Amino acid sequence: MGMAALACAHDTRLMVPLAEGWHFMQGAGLPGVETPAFDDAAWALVDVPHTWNRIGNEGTERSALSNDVQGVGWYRLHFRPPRSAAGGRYFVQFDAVAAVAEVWLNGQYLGRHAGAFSRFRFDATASIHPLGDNVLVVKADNSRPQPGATTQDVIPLSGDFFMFGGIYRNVSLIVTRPVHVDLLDFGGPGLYARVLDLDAGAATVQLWGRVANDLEKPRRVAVEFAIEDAAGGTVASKSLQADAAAGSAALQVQLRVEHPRLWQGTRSPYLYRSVMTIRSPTGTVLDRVSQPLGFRTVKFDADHGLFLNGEHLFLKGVSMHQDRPVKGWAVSYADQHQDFDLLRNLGANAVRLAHYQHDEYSYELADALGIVAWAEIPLVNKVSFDGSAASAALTSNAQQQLTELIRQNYNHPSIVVWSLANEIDLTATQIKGPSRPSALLQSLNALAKREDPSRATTLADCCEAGMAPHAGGEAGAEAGAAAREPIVGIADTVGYNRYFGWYTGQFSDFGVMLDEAHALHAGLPIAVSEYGAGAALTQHSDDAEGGPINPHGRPHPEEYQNLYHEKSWAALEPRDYLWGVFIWNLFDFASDYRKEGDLTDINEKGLVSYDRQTLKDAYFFYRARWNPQPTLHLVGRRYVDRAYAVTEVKAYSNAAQALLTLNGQKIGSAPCAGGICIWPAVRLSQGDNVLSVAAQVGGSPMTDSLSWSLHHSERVVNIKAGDISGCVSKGGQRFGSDMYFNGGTGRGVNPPDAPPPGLAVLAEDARLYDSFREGEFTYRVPLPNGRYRVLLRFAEPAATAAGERLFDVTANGLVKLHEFDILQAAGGRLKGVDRAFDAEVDHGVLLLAFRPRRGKALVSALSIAPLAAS
Ligand code: GCB
Repeated sequence: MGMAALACAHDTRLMVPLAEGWHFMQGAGLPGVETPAFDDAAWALVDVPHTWNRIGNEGTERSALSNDVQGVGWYRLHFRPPRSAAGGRYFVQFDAVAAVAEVWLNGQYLGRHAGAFSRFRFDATASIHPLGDNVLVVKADNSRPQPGATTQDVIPLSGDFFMFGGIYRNVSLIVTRPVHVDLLDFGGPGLYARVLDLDAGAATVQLWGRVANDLEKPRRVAVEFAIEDAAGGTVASKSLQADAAAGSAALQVQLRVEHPRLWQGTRSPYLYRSVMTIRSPTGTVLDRVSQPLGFRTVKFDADHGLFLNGEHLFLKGVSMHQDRPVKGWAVSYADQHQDFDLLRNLGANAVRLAHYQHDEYSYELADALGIVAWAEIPLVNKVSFDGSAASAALTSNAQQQLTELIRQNYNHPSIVVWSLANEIDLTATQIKGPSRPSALLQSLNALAKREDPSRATTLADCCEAGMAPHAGGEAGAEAGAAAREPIVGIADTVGYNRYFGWYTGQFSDFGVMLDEAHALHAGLPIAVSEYGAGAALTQHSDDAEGGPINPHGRPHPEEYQNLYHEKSWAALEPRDYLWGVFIWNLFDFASDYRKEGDLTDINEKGLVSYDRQTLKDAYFFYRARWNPQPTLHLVGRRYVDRAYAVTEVKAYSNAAQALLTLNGQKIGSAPCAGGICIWPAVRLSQGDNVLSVAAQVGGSPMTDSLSWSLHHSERVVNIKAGDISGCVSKGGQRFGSDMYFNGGTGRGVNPPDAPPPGLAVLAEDARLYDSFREGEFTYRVPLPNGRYRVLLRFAEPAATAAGERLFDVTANGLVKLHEFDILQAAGGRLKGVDRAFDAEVDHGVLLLAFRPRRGKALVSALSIAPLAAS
């Protein structure tokens, strides 16, 4: 039961949380479910925030705890309003219900709200029992959008994130006097402030507020608009006498603040508050609303990036969703706080609150911490199911959600752009079909400008023709591209979502593509609104360049994410025409079509795990680059059981150099260029190894250490060629990922994304033959001197006739295989065949060279073991 005792007074306005004691049932309703008399005793007892869905973090298989049911859930609450409130106006406020809500109070229909992320309120005065028991009933519906579904016209129609259902944010009963600040303004606060003019001497601020008079006759009131500084002192104010007519009316004033303190991002996020107070002619306060206010100017420049208060500020940003294990979207204020702590600790100064309106507390945190924010509506992937333009109903829903986003968050100084859409032609690009979003985007852009002329608009693009489409394929070359309306340029600025070296292309494409876009769109300010790579905490690689990654599958070695971010940041940092970059994503998040890395239903491109317990190595790469606080972090802390004795050791640090110690022995100092310190070819011993690193950062000494173990002799080396991760053979031998190679290309017998069943290799242990290195290449394997047995495994993936592929293999200069023909030796394609030879190591290295005679040389796996005598 909602407790009157919990009511908190905002001057004369009462807010009563309706959090506890709801009854919940998932499934279609029973007759009479909305009536007070309905018997809900058998329903589950829940508190809100609540969601019925449970998705993610369950290993490679879904567990029985999963609940991905999208449909209807019913909530019923008995409550009593606070007695002191009798005679007032009653509103029920929902901070969000996903995705479509219908609400009844005491059997009377209050209304419907379509949109999973915005606040909405209903006037409940006519249906409430001020002195008695009340029954509030909510139908929440998160049906999967498809033609004919209840959500067919409710954005988003699609997206790479799970749409949790339920009353997943707070619910409150608000009680006001009959004359009050308007509560029915698209869920907005009813008080808005815009800085019209700002310089060091003074700021001119326009404040306007909506007064609602729910009496049937005009009422004379005094309305005071004021600005308070952070200490609560009034620095400017003006009162108006007004005859508030029945209904609602807007009033506005201009106030001047002398010597305003600026909101300067993380450096000094100074906040004022704007306050609107309605008083009766005798001075009684009838209602009062207070909102954040920050003085700052923001300018976007197509060639020089973003300027905050006239000073250049490169936005080092991260994106975040709003979910966690078990809780889903029903996160608490403490959860949001923790997320922003992790963002700050990273050294980020900007956030993209993707892909929808977040809880207002997140924007408040951004204000308070000086984090520049990108706010957006959930218009994602498509505007219709068939490639046609948006329907009138969907257009109106998108306009409603944009109006709500802007009105509800208008006063947050942290927000610098309203984003209209994300990857709106992704679906069309993937299916090579048409996409007609431009009429809707233009109407949204115009709406944003009307609602808020002071802020820029943006949109996040995936697929601009000629700009290396996110979805893969030849840029702009395919026929369907012509049927997709261009969208870049509809908003004031653009963000590019690009994943070079993950979904498409090479790391080196990133800078080239951005420079092309910058040249093509003269005058258009450009950001990188997404870039990222997946990382599984239990999957590892010795050399992340050893073989291809499968962006939509398993494994996703953590070390690849490290490499991806090292290379991507190197491409982004020098491009100062960019107004910002936003890493996708600070946190792993739920997406029910992902079966990737070592998880199910999770997009694991986070720098931090879904449960926020593990900061991945790449987190520390950015911390070393972005946060001036000292960072010293040994990389590979989760890759404990090592495949190779001789390996590179890496640390991320903002120290000039760092000293590495292995098992108490000094290895040496390495410079930390660009945040990365590397000790090549460190030799581990069999058993446990303790690595420690020490450095001075800004005068403070720092250390870090980790333990690795090597479970086999340093004289045994098993390499899975062309594979980014290793495997264990049927015989129990550990094969590391491709390593010690130089030249050639690593590949799988099947392309990474091939649907099963792919090509199968016929061999005793087929797994050892399903990848290969191909071309002209060498392996330089560090080994103690002695005699070794070398076993090479081969399977011909492509050649169809003997003699098409011929190559030599030498070991330390001695020819061991001459004009080797895999097809012929194996007696056919995709058949495993092995060759073994002995080799002498006398300078600490076994150099195996693969020299093509015809076509390309190739090897699938290499096993090196000491001969018994050595
Ligand atoms: C994108 C989308 C985002 C996805 C991301 C990914 O471009 O905007 O919603 O989650 O890519 O991980 O593929």
